[in-house]
Formats: sequence, structure tokens, C-alpha cells
Amino acid sequence: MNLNLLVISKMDPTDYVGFTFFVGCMAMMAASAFFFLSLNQFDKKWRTSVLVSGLITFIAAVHYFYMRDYWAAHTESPTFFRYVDWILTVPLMCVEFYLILKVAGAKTSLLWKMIGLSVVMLVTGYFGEAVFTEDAALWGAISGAAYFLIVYEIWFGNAKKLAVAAGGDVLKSHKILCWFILVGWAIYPIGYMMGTEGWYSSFMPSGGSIDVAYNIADAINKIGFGLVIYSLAVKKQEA
Ligand SMILES: *C/C=C(C)/C=C/C=C(C)/C=C/C1=C(C)CCCC1(C)C
Repeated sequence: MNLNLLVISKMDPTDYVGFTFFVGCMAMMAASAFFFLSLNQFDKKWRTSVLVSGLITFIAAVHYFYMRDYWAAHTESPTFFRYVDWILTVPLMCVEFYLILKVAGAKTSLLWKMIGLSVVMLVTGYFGEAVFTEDAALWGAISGAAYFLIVYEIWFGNAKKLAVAAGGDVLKSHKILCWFILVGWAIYPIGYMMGTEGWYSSFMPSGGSIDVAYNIADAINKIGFGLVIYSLAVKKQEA
């Protein structure tokens, strides 16, 4: 047995990146417990949505444990684990849009369109951040175009029309989720520009803060997003 596994690395009090990884683990775990333990109070129709909220934070929690340890061991961005987490959780967030809009007749084509765009956004982002770093600005632009199409779809496209057709609490929640995608998700391309070289480098702060940006964004987007779904389910359940 490798005894090194039992050694807990020291935590430098000024290591704010390590700190946000640590807090991220706990927050994602607590949120997952909250969503999973609440499942019994919902009937079938809303249970799936809350279950998916819990899966998103649970998948993130597991990746945060890996990322925290990776950072502690190498003080280097755990880019690989980061993107594996995103490629699993971001499509699940697209599933959430589809699930709440199903009442208004959302078709699976909407689901696949959103999943497709999010996969393009993340794969091209990974290329720019980890594989073809000398062309980070170009890959970032392609990724940004896919992100723009997602924003367009939910703010003005078919998803928006379905939300209006559903009306009431579904429409209200859809609007809040739209803001998450426009503002909360916008933190990621800013983090990307902080951590890569490109035309933007001269006016972006650089250094280790890319992970702090991503960690704060993840907490807002995964837990906050899940709570919006949860409270919609609670309201619908009461109605
Ligand atoms: C829980 C994780 C979430 C919600 C991750 C979202 C990630 C993004 C919206 C990433 C977007 C990017 C761009 C729009 C351009 C630069 C490359 C990315 C992948 C950082």
C-alpha cells in the first residue's frame, strides 16, 4: 500500500485557489444531499427535474475532490478534470430546459440542438485551453459562437416561444434561467481569456486566478440553477 495516499497536503493560508476548490467540494456535496433528500416530496412529473439538479451538483462534487487534490499536488490548473466535469454537467443543464418546457410541448429536437451546441462550445474551448494553445483566441471565438447560439435559442428562439406558451411559473423560471446563461455563464469566457494568450491578453489580468473565476461561476451556475428548478417544482407541486 502506498502510504503517501494517507498524507494530507498542507494548506497555505494565502492559497485562495486551493480554498475555493475546498469550499467547492463541500458546497456541491451539500447541494446534492439537499436535492436528493427532497425527491420524495415531488410526484413523477417534477421528480426528474430535481433529480437532474442533484446529478449536476453530484458530478461536480466528485470532480471537485479530484481538482482540489490535483491543485494541492501540482499548483496547476486541473484543466482536464474541469472539462470532463463540464462535458457531463452542461448538457444536463440543457436537459433541464427541455424538461421544464415539455409541458408546453418541447420536442427532443430542441434538446439535441442545445446538447450539440454545448458540446461544440466545450470541445473547442478545450482545444484552445489545452491542446492548440497557440491558437487559443481562434478556438475561443468558435466556442463563443456556439455559446451565442445557445443564448439566442433560449432568449429569443424556440425555447423562448415554448416558455411563453407555458406561461405562469414556468415562464418566470425560464426567465431566471436565461439570466444564468447570459450573466453566470459569461464568467467562463472571461476566465478563459485570463488564462490563455490572445489579442485580449494586454487588458486581461493574468495568473492563477482563472480557477477562482471558474470555481465561483460553477457554484453560482450549478447550485443556483438547481435551486431555481427546485423552487419551480415546489410551486408546481403545491398548485
Ligand atoms: C457547470 C459548468 C458550466 C455551466 C460551464 C459552462 C462553461 C462555459 C459557458 C464555457 C464557455 C467558453 C466560452 C464561451 C469561450 C471560451 C471557452 C469556454 C469553454 C470557457
